[in-house]
Amino acid sequence: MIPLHFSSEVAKARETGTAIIALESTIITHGMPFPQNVETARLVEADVRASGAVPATIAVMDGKLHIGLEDAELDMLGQAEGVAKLSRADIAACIASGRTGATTVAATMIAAHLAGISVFATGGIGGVHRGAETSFDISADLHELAQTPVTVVAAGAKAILDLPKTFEVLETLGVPVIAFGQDMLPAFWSATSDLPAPLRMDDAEDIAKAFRTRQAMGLQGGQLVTNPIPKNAEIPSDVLAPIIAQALQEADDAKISAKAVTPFLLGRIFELTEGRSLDANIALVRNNARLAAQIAVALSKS
Ligand code: PSU
Repeated sequence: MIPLHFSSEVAKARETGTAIIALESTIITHGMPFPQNVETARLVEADVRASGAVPATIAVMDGKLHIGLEDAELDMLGQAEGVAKLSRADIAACIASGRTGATTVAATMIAAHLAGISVFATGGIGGVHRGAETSFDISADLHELAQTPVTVVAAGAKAILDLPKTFEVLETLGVPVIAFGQDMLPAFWSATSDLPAPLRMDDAEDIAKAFRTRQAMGLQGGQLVTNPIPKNAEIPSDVLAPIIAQALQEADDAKISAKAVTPFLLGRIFELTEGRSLDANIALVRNNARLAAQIAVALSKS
């Protein structure tokens, strides 16, 4: 196996058997502007600790796969230019060539699993892009959920995507999609969508038990826990819909494609909402980190 570079905090947690949760780094390098990206990463890590677990932010730095970043490393990554956005297809090449890259949901799941971490918190997973019937743009995050045994806590899929098609693909791939504490699926910046959730659970212990049961049955893959953004931080979907439509049109006009689409859209929505989308994004990631920590603590006791 390739060497894993554990932060001092994660190394200690492994010795003492403390619950650990994985956090991704693409949200830091491609999802939020500096300095809010680094500030948010630190707040999220603090939320995890306050909930009784240890945070392991995952990234490739100079060819080394880091499981947990020291403070100075997080600072460096948050300001670095030209960091690659890594998924299943390119994480090995980045490590092999000694370069630096941030891990998406797919790549973070792979690294978490290598490190024996079963729970991971992010903002929103990637999914089926609108217009995928012609562009074929479907995030590798979906297939990763089908094959790597990690519970991913997210506020659903990002609302810039085609949500019905995203959940249709997850169903086809056999990925359990659980809404936490409500009957409807959340929609990232908005607490609810008009899509009923395939599964609903109301506490972290049940989610941990479902994960263990899948493992005991030899079922491949992880589970997606969709956790609604706190009501006081949400942007109602009718406010967002025209803004998302405008950002999508601009991406189309500028011929933005592949990995650049999501960062472009998030950046434009930030500008068009005058920063409100970023405040919502920060609130939802923190909320997800707290729930992920509770699940990891429940798993460590079972
Ligand atoms: N959650 C956020 N912001 C982000 C992401 C998640 O709040 O930027 C990242 C994740 O790394 C996810 C990626 O895997 O966006 C999806 O990118 P794409 O649509 O290109 O697959």
